[in-house]
Amino acid sequence: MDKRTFIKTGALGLGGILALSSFGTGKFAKKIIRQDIPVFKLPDLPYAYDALEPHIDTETMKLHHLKHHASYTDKFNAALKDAGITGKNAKEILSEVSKYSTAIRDNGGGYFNHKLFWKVMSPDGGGQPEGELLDAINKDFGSFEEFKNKFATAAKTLFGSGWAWLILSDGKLKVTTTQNQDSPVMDIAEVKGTPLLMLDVWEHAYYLKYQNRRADYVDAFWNVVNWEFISKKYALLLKKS
Ligand code: MN3
Repeated sequence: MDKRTFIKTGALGLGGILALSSFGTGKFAKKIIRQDIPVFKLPDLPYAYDALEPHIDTETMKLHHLKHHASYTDKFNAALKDAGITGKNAKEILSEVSKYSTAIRDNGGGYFNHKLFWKVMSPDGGGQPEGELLDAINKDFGSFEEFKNKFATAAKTLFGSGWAWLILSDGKLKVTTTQNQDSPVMDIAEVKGTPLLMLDVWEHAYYLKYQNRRADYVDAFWNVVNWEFISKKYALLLKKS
């Protein structure tokens, strides 16, 4: 008999129970893992639904978080269960997403991208980056204003649904865009890197308040960007590299 025997019992109601038994040196260990528990949970917003008013309205934030992000999260968990993927974090899964189904690519991206997006906004946002991030923006884009123009233009001109990003890529800051729920952390991304700032330009992110005026939404976004958080994240990334 194998050292480890995996017995999967799929007919036990809520997704089944995986029983992992270890026989070997006379010791007997048994661990029951309930597979019906979702791997990924919808994260709480770090502020109230009305906190980003008037720039991003309460109704949009509620729908975006409780309906859209919740749905990506549920469908991501379901797709992972179908594929039998466990024990990996979302970033690991996305970094090898070319191996997986479209459902994992779309919903995993939706889960991951929105989780980052809520964190880069704050009711105390606006202003500009600090420290090493400001230095790097000046170095790689010329100035903070030039960076803002490049990012805003990317967000305003992206055709269809997708995201605009500021990423750290091979030691350089870059502005890039992705279609649908693709993410620069995915192996299939044209420009890969670590996300620092991102803007959701799907219509569901702005249509209730701004209708077809995506440009107004992009301009308003700067008022809620949490540069303090992003600057700290960048400083940590530099320490790790
Ligand atoms: Mn969205």
